[in-house]
Amino acid sequence: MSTLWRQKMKTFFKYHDFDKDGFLQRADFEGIVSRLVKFYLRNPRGRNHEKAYVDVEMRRKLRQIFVEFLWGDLVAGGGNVGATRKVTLEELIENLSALIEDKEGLDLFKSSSREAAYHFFEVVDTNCDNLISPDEFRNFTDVFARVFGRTNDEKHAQRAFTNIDTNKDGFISKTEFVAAYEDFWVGVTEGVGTYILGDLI
Ligand SMILES: [Ca+2]
Ligand SMILES: [Ca+2]
Repeated sequence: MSTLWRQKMKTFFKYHDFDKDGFLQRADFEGIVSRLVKFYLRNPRGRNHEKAYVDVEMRRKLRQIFVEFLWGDLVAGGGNVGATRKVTLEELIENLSALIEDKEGLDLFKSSSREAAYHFFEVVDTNCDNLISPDEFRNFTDVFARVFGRTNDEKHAQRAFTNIDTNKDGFISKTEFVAAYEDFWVGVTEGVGTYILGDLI
C-alpha cells in the first residue's frame, strides 16, 4: 500500500484513539457513539433531531458505523471484538491491507463500507432532503471536531467538501458520499475521499 494510504490510516487511528494510549479498543468506539448522542441530545441541529429519534434511531446508526463496521469489521478485522482486544496502528494496517488486497475481501468490504456511508449520510443530512449542503457539512465537521477534542479546521472541511462534490453542483449526493467514503479506505492515490476526516496527520 502507498505512503498516502498509510497516512490516511494513521490519521484515522490518531483521531479514534481517544485516550491516546496507542491502542484502539472497543471502548474508544463506544465512547464516540455516546459522546455524539449526548451532543445531539443537548444541541439538536436538524429536523430529525427529536429526542426519541436521536436516542434510538441515530444511536443505532452510529453504533452500526462505529462499533460494528469501524471497530468490528475494520480495526479488529473480524477477530476478537470484545473489551479485552487492543489493536495497534501496525495491526490495523496489516488487517486492512490483507482485507482489501483480497478480491473477495474487497467486495465484502465495499458492501459494508457502503452501508456505513448510508448511515453516515443520514446523520449529516439534518434536513432530510437527501443532499448534504455546505452548511450541513460544516456542522458535521464541527460536531466531530468537538467530539474528538479538536478544533474544526474550516479550510480543510471546505477542501473535503469540494473534493467530494464531484459534479460540482454545490451539494453532496448520496452517491458522491458513498464514493468518497470508499475512496478514503481503499484509494492508494489522492482521490475524492482523501480528506474526508480533515487534513492528514
Ligand atoms: Ca440536506
Ligand atoms: Ca454534487
